[in-house]
Amino acid sequence: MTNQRDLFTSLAPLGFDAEHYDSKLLVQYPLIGRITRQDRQRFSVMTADGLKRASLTQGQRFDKNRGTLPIVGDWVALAQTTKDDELHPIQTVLPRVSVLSRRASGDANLEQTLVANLDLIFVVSGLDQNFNINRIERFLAMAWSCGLPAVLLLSKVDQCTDVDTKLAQLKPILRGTPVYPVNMLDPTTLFQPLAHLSTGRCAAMIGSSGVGKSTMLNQLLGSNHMATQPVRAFDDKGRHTTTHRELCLLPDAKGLIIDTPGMREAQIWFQEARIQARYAELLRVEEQCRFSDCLHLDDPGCSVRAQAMRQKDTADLWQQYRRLIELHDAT
Ligand SMILES: Nc1nc2c(ncn2[C@@H]2O[C@H](COP(=O)(O)OP(=O)(O)OP(=O)(O)O)[C@@H](O)[C@H]2O)c(=O)[nH]1
Ligand SMILES: [Zn+2]
Repeated sequence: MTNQRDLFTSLAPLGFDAEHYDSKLLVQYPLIGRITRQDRQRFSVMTADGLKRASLTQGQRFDKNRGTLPIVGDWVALAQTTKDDELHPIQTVLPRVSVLSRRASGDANLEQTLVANLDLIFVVSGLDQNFNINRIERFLAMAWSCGLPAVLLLSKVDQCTDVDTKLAQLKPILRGTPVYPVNMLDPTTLFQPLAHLSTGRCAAMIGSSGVGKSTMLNQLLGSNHMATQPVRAFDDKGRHTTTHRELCLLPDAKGLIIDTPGMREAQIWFQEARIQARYAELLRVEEQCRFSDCLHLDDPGCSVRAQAMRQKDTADLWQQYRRLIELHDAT
């Protein structure tokens, strides 16, 4: 059997970072892998020993606390099986480094976890009739509210005649978010945004249906791995082609991308602890604010704002933080 260091090295392209986990935990579980796909209660799990099929245990299946159920992107420990074609029961989900969540539909106070262990979010929006400043801002905020940075991809640049006007309209809502007009069918336009990824770094793509998320993955994988469909001619709306979440390893281990089904709208879920963690550096000086109940918005004598404004990158972060609070208070 391979020793543990070899094992971790072979899992690194999938994003495994042993330092995140208690080493005792890892010794306890010999078969560790990352969930790449979920179809109801069946999972595909990439391990150092190839792709395994896995299932929930009986106990997990009836677990009321759905937030702890395995999702795509999770690192899980699998039980061994005696026969090759048997499903591996998922013994445990390793602690998550991050998770993309949204507010569950129909219930304002229920979190729906979507995908786990991300480094950033690619928000994808079309430059066709899909283009909507308000919607784009909410998708960006969906990333920020999970403590994750966002990168904005504007697809269908080849079909757009007023890119500069649209870029100018976006300026006030970006708050430091890098933005790239792209043609998903032309890989040369994807080099720059992909530079945000590297071996082991994982991004999830979110956006409306029909904006080209699956087309981008196919382009990068050089195959028709994901199904795609043309949008409706009269309003450019997508047909909700992708119905599952799937994690793909880019060629030459240049990073990982998770495709998600198109969302009608961004339902923002505010992960307070993650928000505080992402903006902790800014909030370090909050004790120096004039008022002890300072919200760090437009409060007089706010040290957080004053300190943040000194540099472009911290000013952008403060703008994100401030927008999140506004959006939160408006819900
Ligand atoms: N010309 C052009 N067509 C694009 C571009 N991106 C996507 N398309 C086309 O738009 C249609 C929809 O693309 P998909 O990749 O299926 O969209 P999706 O975001 O994955 O949609 P869902 O799976 O429904 O969420 C396809 O016909 C693509 O060929 C682009 O940048 N330029
Ligand atoms: Zn303050």
